Parts: sequence; structure tokens; C-alpha cells
Amino acid sequence: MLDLGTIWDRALWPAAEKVSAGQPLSQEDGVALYASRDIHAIGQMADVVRRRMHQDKTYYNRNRHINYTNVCALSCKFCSFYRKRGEEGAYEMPVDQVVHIAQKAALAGATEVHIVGGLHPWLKFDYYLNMLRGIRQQCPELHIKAFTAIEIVHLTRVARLSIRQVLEALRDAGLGSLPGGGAEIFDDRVHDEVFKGKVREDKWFEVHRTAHELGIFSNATMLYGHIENPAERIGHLIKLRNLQSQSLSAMGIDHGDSLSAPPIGENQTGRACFNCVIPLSFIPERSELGHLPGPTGLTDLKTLAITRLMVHNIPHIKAFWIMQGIGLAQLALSWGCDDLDGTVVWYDITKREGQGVHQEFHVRDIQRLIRETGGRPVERDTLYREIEREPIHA
Ligand code: V47
Repeated sequence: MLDLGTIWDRALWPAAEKVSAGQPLSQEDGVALYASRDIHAIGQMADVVRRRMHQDKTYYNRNRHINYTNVCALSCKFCSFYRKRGEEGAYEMPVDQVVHIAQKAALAGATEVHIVGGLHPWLKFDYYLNMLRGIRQQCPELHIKAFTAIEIVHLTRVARLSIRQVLEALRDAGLGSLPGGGAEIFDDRVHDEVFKGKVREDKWFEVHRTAHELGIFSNATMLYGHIENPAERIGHLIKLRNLQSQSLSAMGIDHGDSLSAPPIGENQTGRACFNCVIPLSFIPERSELGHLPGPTGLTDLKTLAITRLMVHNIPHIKAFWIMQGIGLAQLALSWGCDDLDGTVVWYDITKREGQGVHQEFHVRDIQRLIRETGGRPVERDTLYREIEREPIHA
């Protein structure tokens, strides 16, 4: 329970009262949270909501990220991953290589592959379908979470199909769910300054709305700590919860406005919704925005906590340790986050100074880190179903 007496910043009282009463926060509440120096109150409020939803459970998964190409038609200023074709370091993996990596991951106990890449100008639609079919054939149990909304829009042009048709074809070939990338900040000012060539937010939402209509679950990200301001971050989060509200209604879930985990579980409607929000901490190194300082630890913690508080109807908030760093991701587990993503193994999109693409977090270390926070480590699959393993494999 929240004790208003412990919250010295009275500007937070309206938000705290809503959190206590289980009501959603407004744009003004979100901006007041960012403006406040009462950081313990913000953390405490987020922890109250996180515990109401998940008690002491803290989720992780065994996964393997695969970035099949870094060749990209776009040149987003925040991105240090993309290369132009022929440029030094540009690569595209043959389908067999992607399938082989997925096979190795499955053998090592992974339940998920997370596959994303640049917008490659010449790869044909068959490349993507064959990748999914190949993995499905070799590893029938492995969940394939693949392609950001931006890649899906790119594929509509490659295949000359609609968003719905592309998603249906990918699903039939083995796609299990959509990751949350490519969202950045849903705001035209920020879009035009930092990722002008990318489709606007309406397309990102159309992809996720259509996926939900087709029963494909998805995630959502927010890239923060570059040129956006707190009001723009809050606007982004409110747009996410608005789509979630529609998707939950279509699933027949009367979540109302309550600040509790929507009872998603097994549903018979054939529809889907967002599972998780992942706030991504901007890493300036090697990008065109390398002159920016990047978010501070306090901005990281506040953003993770405020995301939990603002997005009352999406059940999980992930502290993606690759972006926030392991130390801060651990702290975030007491600041509203209930998930750490997973073992990852290989990650090419962002690398902190001195790090290569091998970025791996071993299960034993994940569990130790969660236990130290007082949390209970729970291995999950992509759709947050709990996984029990024989002790020898735990
Ligand atoms: O869309 C690119 C971001 C995203 C930088 O769905 C950067 O479970 C920080 O979406 N600094 C890809 N971020 C990663 C992503 C993701 C990660 C983990 C889990 C899930 C999920 C999704 O990475 C891109 C972009 O927003 N990004 N460059 C950078 N310099």
C-alpha cells in the first residue's frame, strides 16, 4: 500500500492517489512524475503496481537474438548498426546460416529466436519465408519472434502485398510473434529530426493492430534518451495503451481502466494483444548522435518506472539488460520491471564501448541476480507461459 505521508513531493499526490485506487494516470501525471525529484516515491509507486500484477515473480527466457543483415535502406541518426551494401562490415546471412544458428540455440535449450535486421533492398520475400520454414522444419518447438513493424512494411513493398497478407504469409511459414522494435518515439517532431526516412507511427500501429486481429501477439518499445522530451515520452506510452485497450476489448477482456494485469491467459477469440513494453536506453556511441550524452542512470530508472505506471494495461515491462546494463536492469526489478529478456548470446544492434557481438547472460547468473533482489526467477516462453525444467537443466 502507498502511504502519502512518505511522498514529500505533493505534485505526485494526484498520481499516487490514482495508483492506490487502481486508476490510469493522465498525460499531466506522467509529466509530473518526470519533473519530480522524489525518486523514492516514483520507484515505490511503480513497485506497488508491479507487485500487484506479478507479486515476486521475475521473468526471463532462454533465447537467441539473430540479426540476419545489417544492410539497410534507412539511415536513422540514432543507429550504429546499419551499413550500406558493399560498405566495410556489411553482411547478409544466407538462410542456411540463420537456420543453423537457430538449431544450435534450440539444442542449447532456447525456447525463442528473436530475429530482426535492416531493410535490405535486394532480398526477396522468399528469403524471409524460407528462413521461417527452415527453422520451423528443423526446430518445430522453437518460437520464432521476428521482424519489427518497419521490416513488415518493407516486406509489403518487396512482395507487393498488404500488411495483412504479409503477416498471414509469414505466420503460415512459421512466424510466432512480433518483437517491439522500430517504434522509437511516436512524435512527428522527433521523427523528422532523427529517423525521417522511416514510416510514421500510423504504419507501426497498423502493423501491430493487424497482427493482433490475426491472433499474433506482439511487443512494443520506446527509444528514449536522445532528443525527445518527457512529454513526448508520455505521449508515446499513452498511444501504446490506447491500442492495447482496443485489442483487449476485441479479445473480450473487460480490463476497464484498472491498474492490474489483464487476464490474458488462454483466450478463445483468436485475437491477440501486446505482451510487453521494452523501454530502450539510447546508446550514442558510434551513431550520428554520438555527440549526445545519452540517458543518465536516473533517467533510465525513472523511465522504466514511469512506463510501468503509465501503461497500466500491458502486463509486462522488460528491462533489456543489453541496453540498460546488467547493474541497472537489476535495480529496475524493484522499480516496476518484471522481466529481463534473456540469455541473448549474440547481439549486433547496439554494443557498449569495448563490447563485441557476443553478449551473453548465463541462466545461473540471471537467477542469482533476480534472487538478490528478493524476486523469484521464473523461466517463461515468449507468451509468458511458465516453463518447468528438470533441476539438471534449470
Ligand atoms: O528498433 C537502435 C533500437 C531496437 C539504438 O520485442 C537502439 O522483446 C539504443 O526492438 N541505442 C531493436 N537502442 C531492439 C528491440 C528489442 C530489444 C529487446 C527485446 C525486444 C522485444 C525488442 O533497438 C530498434 C531501435 O529502436 N536501437 N539503435 C541505439 N543506438
